[in-house]
Amino acid sequence: MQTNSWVPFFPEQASTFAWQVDALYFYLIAISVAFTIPIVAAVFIFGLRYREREKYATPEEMHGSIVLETVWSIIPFVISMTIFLGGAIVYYNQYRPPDDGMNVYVVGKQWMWKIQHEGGQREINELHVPVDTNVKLTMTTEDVLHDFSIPAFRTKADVVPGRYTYLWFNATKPGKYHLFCAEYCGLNHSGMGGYVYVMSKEDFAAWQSGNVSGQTPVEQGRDLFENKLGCASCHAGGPQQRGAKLEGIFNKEIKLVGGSTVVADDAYIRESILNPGAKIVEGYQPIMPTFKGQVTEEQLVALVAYIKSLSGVADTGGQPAAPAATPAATAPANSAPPANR
Ligand code: HEC
Ligand SMILES: [Cu+2]
Repeated sequence: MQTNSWVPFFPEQASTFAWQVDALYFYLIAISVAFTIPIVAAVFIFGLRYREREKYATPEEMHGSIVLETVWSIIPFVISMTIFLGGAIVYYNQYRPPDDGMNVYVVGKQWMWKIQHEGGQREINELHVPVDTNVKLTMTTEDVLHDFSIPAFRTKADVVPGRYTYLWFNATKPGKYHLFCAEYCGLNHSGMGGYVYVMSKEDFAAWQSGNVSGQTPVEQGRDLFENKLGCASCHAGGPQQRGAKLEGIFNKEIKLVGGSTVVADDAYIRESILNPGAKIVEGYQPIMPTFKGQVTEEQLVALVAYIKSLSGVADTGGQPAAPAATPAATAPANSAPPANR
């Protein structure tokens, strides 16, 4: 099933889950039609059949009908539950990125999309991806709320200041597809779009090698960490280490001062850099300065990617890996006090 040409003006379906979204929409439309026609018909038929024929007639009284009431309860119940089920399935598929996805970082900015690949390639308002591959986007914005939307893939997600949001898709068909900002974001909002280029795997490999890649996000993060921002002066192991351990923390539970715990996901790492005082790791002094205003969103993405790489997570952009991390099993990884404290 490649195009949807039987529906005029509809972008073709070009991702694995696109048909599910369409099926749900057509189901909703079918229900609306199935209700609208009998209701409008009833308005006319009843208007004629029960019109006033005689002044001040007393109509026959009715005291309820079990059959009628049961029917008009059960039918809507079944319909709303099937809508719920369909919606839940679509949501479940779309908003849980698979763990093996290729990672792409997206930073929205009035009025463009800045995109960086794991291999370091950067693009603006263009996204090149291979066909038949899970692609996971980790997104944030430098300024206001935006929304990353690819109609042909039937997917979109808000891009929110101060937060990471995620989107994933698996494109089924090579081609060029429109990409939009779907959240009004100021004067040139309508121009904030571009194209997704879905390429065969060979073409994509050629595209990757043909593009200046510069530093990968992990390399960029390491450079910031060790040189430009001086994080290493506190966090680089050894006897002088004053900063908390960063190796192996990703997706693990971190014990905080005061006894609570937090899972070290993207959002936590980001917050630790911008607002270190918000959550102090147990056993450490709150000496880490804030880096708010000193790092751009793109640099933050790189720092997070680097810190995740210290946990052997080649990937970034995942939400906490689903059920694997049970608190009991993972706590020791970080709760063991550093030897050099
Ligand atoms: C002055 C020393 C110092 C500097 C510089 C510093 N940190 Fe920290 N960092 C700490 C300390 C101490 C902690 C633990 C206390 C806390 O949670 O604030 C910490 C905690 C963290 C955590 C949470 C770790 C965990 O195990 O939960 C992250 C992530 C982090 N730092 C990243 C960075 C990055 C990235 C930089 C550079 C941009 C940086 N730090 C610079 C001292 C420092
Ligand atoms: Cu926008």
